[in-house]
Amino acid sequence: MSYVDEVMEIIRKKDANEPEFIQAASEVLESIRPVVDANEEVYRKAALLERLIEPERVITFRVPWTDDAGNVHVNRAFRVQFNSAIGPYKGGLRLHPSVYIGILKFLGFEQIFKNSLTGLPIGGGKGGSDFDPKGKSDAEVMRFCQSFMTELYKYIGPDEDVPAGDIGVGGREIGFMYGQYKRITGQYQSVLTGKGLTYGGSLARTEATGYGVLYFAQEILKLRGIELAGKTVAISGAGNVATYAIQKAQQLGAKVVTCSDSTGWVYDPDGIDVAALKEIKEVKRARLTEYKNYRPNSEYHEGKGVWTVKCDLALPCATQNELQLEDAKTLVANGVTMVCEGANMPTTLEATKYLQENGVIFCPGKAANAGGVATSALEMSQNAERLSWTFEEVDSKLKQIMINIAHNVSDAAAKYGFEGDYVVGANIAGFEKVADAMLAQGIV
Ligand code: NDP
Ligand code: 2IT
Repeated sequence: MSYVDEVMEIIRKKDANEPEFIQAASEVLESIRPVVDANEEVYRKAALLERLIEPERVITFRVPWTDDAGNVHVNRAFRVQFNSAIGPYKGGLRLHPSVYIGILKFLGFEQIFKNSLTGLPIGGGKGGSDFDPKGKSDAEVMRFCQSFMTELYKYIGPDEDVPAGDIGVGGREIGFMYGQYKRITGQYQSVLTGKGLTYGGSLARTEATGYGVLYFAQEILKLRGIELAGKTVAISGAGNVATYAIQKAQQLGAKVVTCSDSTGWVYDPDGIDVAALKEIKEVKRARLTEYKNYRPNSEYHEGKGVWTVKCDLALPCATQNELQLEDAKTLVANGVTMVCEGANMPTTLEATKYLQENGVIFCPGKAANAGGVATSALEMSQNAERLSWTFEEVDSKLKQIMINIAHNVSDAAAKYGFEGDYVVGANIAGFEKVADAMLAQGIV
């Protein structure tokens, strides 16, 4: 049996109850097969793949907190410190009722290769809790975040592990967590990114993931001789990534006609109104049903449906496995040119295969959404030199990083005979650097 197949067997056996991790690992291991085959003896001797699929450390803890009525609740929380071969663990914190170890292992695993692709010295990690921030008061969210950090602070540090936001964790939550970290340790350290601008945050970090998705998509289209301007775009999600992907797509001359949340989706034939979206989601923290009040010409639909809209570009920016085989078939039937992932693993393996087999340009999230974590690393750099760069400075660095990733991914795919397969390209380019570092550092 090949080394890749042996290691996949181990995962299927040991992590049988973690389907999302199996999915992420099998995508990566399948696509690095040519590199593994070419280096089989060296990798086997060092048990490289067995070490790669096992987190260096998983911390799990309880988070007790009191609601506004005085009732005590207990949530389960984790930090997965997956791989520190090329830098301190770096990756977001997710607060969503679906969070369990399998989700955070998939996200932490993806983060290893994504962070490697940025070209910056950051390892892979992820954390979070099954706490649901929806419907909670600010005071309840604060008490949860304080309790969460009261345990987590022991395991993080500017040269150790630097968490950030993800689903359910934005500026408000990072602020509460940072305050508690500082209170406990008495240290003003760069221990979280996505901080507010008045206390060490970086300009353009809020926009970075969404903007980066468009910089990446634009560069890949350019390599194919296709213009982004004038294209119709369908986007899912209505959170941090979706909002700024919509904004940048519009700035680049495309027309975005959809967005969605977990209850329904909006079709706006005149193009999504970003100011209205931000007001509804960031200020009121309300549902997308409100969008019609701002834009009477738009339609609101309950449930799923964004991928039924005819578009040139589809950008899934909500959550894992939201674009399935049936959606891929509809997109292809409607003549889609490109699917570019803003979320982490939003496309199922079957859907990805179908899109690629039908000539759709497919950009995997670990390359396309790397602008968020890259800009987090730029926030760490600014904190280290105790300076703040201008928006333009950060944005231009972000853009250059995304252009570099696009070229590296494209070149890696071509080098191994998979021209235009950016899944293979991203996984190989991300893996090679981590593998080299792991081999150089011995059996640790
Ligand atoms: P937010 O919490 O800001 O927004 C998430 C959006 O997705 C919301 O509109 C939410 O709807 C929707 N959503 C979440 N879960 C589900 C679900 N189970 N079913 C349907 N809709 C859902 O998160 P982000 O925008 O930060 O993250 C979106 C994706 O991008 C995630 O996959 C994340 O891992 C990834 N990502 C984020 C980065 C960042 O910097 N923030 C960087 C790179 C990737 P509702 O509000 O109704 O729940
Ligand atoms: O998935 C991701 O890359 C993030 N949620 C951002 C991580 C970070 O450290 O900025």
